[in-house]
Amino acid sequence: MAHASGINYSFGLWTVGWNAQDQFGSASRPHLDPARAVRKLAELGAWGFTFHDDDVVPFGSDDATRDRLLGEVKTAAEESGMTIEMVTTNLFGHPVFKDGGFTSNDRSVRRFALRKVLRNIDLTAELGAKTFVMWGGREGSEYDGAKDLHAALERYREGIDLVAGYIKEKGYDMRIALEPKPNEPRGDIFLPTIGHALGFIAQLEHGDIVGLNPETGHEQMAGLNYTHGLAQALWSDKLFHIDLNGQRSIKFDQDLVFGHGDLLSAFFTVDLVENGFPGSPDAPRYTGPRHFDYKPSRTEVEAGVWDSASANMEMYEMLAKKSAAYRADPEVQEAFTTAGIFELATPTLNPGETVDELLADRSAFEDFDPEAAAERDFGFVRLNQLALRHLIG
Ligand code: GLT
Ligand code: MN
Ligand code: MN
Repeated sequence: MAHASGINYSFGLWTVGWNAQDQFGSASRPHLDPARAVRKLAELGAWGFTFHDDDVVPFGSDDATRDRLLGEVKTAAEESGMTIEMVTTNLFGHPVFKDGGFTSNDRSVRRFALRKVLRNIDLTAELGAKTFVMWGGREGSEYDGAKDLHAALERYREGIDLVAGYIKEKGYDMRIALEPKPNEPRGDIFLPTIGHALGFIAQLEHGDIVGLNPETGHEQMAGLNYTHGLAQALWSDKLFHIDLNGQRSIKFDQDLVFGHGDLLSAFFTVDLVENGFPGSPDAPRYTGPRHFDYKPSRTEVEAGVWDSASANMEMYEMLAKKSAAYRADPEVQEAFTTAGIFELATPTLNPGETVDELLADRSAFEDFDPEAAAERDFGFVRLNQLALRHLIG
């Protein structure tokens, strides 16, 4: 079922299902039955959900247990009208993956990881999910001397290409979305940012079905701008999925409720996702679900888990409304023009203009007055103030 607003929200089962164990303390909440989580999220207005194999079927379960537990979640999805939109594989929890899955120095671990993923790809196809996320949280190192970094990237490529090739060979209607993260749990994780991942995808044989699942906090942990990252992923036609959450500056991965970190950044993220690029109506748009990957804080008991799940959707709804009003405001449109937003969408050369013609254009250089051009007031501050007026005024 969709939210009353018509926006498709989804949640990872590992989010509300997190028992709140951390580096310094044991679980503060009891186990949450995944089927119950599905039903409850549906009640709150979510449209879909996602999960890791191990979120539903504990690592090492026998086939009968696997079938039973997956059956319970499928039934809950059917009965509550929830869509299973994405599936992912846990290659980080069990100690066998302590040095990674696809890039472990131990070849037998790499082969095991490939088998675990391929089995999960078949499950994803069976469930009808079209996105397969790969967060390589353990792919990395603490010590630069611990790996042949060239070989690590070769093995990463080998693994992703093998999985993508398998998807094609089987004829599955599915795409892989890589999720960058700079660090945590490893000291340094491979493919630390959106940009690194885009560079990696360009080297793949089957890169056409490999894109990105950028997470708000993961970019912000590196001091990067999430909205800019989404923009570059869109520009590259690689924004396959998103993980929305909140992060307050450069520190450990907080996984706060969306908008509970950098609120102004969240506003512009929603503005981009909901309204597109202001001066580029034909540019690619994100069409996937609004997926939340957050953690209900360890201080909350079950009521707080559901309150925090709802808070993600409420934040998004409020920001969607405010960003729509921002775009519709004639004063904002006028400020866009003053700022040159639409002018930036005009190509720098005239249609068909050659470099020789540019060199011959005296108005572009010899007769150009840089001092006069430097006098232009772009009005960016005023534009930003208008955004804030819509956001908190
Ligand atoms: C893990 C991680 C998330 C990833 C999940 C998908 S698992 O919780 O912190 O960012 O999206 O593997
Ligand atoms: Mn995170
Ligand atoms: Mn994530």
